[in-house]
Amino acid sequence: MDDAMRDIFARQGYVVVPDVLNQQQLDELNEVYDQHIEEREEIQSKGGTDKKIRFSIRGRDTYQTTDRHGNTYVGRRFWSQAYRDLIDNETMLPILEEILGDPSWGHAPAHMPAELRPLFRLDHDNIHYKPGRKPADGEDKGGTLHGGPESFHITCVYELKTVGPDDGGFGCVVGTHKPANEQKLLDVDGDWKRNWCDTQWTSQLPNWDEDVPVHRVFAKAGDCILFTEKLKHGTIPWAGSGERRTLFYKYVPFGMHHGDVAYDTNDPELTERQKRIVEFSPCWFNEPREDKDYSANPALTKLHPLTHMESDPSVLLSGMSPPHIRLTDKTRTMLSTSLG
Ligand SMILES: O=C(O)CCC(=O)C(=O)O
Repeated sequence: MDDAMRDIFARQGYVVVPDVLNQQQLDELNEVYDQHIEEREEIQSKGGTDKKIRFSIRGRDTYQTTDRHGNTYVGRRFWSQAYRDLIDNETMLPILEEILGDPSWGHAPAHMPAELRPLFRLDHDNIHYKPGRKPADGEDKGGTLHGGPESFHITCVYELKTVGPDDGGFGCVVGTHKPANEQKLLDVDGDWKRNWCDTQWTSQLPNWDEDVPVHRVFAKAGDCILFTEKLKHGTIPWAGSGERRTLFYKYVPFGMHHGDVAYDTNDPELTERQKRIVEFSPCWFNEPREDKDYSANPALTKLHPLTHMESDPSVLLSGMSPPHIRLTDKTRTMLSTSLG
């Protein structure tokens, strides 16, 4: 990452990295996408006519394996050489290492030992598809704003088809990865989570604070939008006449739990580095979510001996928040007792 990119990412909370994928990579990724679209499941999204097409991972071609830590993997996502290569894309890899490994960005806990800092993990991936819109199609509602300064994961958004300025897709409220800017949004009266963007079908609240503008992020096929999940972001309704084909690869620092979708680390086609990136960490600086069942994943609860209740904020770049360290009450009591 050069200084200009670093500066943009620090200021905006996202940056568009141009030309990350070449035409051959795009062709290969799109070919697998084509096959899945043929078998697509159309799912009526909650409470509206908005048709989002998502891809089920628990479908007919899923299977189960267990990794070397005894964690269970069920599922199969878009998978081919080109998809595996996205795990450690050569342009994005050093950028991910820096942003997830240097605690000054507020993703890695400050107490993470230096040797673990380069060992970030692919936590999960998402696939968004929208067919091209025709004038007679019904409304598209888009999505609500989410994300917050204490989040610790970052996302590579790969565009497989060009997204134009008025098409929709990824949008965000610039600068809200920093708590002072987030507060400006929280202070806006009204349902700003839903009413954040002016489109054919949605409107922004009239009292929106101009200090925190919304960006509709457009990008060419092959570009990667890198954003921090600290940033308030969401889906702008799709109005493009062409398809939306977007891949989201979501990474966490070593030892941090988020969505914890497990990958098939036994796949012999994965390189050692890819395996390392998709494997669960052997120990953790935060604890699993209470809303998920981890009974098939015994290695997901082992805390790192240097776990602290909070991450030291003194290491942070100006205006950033430390990551939220989620710990159970029992662990907190144990840690405060051992601290004396
Ligand atoms: O680009 C989009 O549709 C927004 C995606 C999103 O909200 C997310 O990845 O959390």
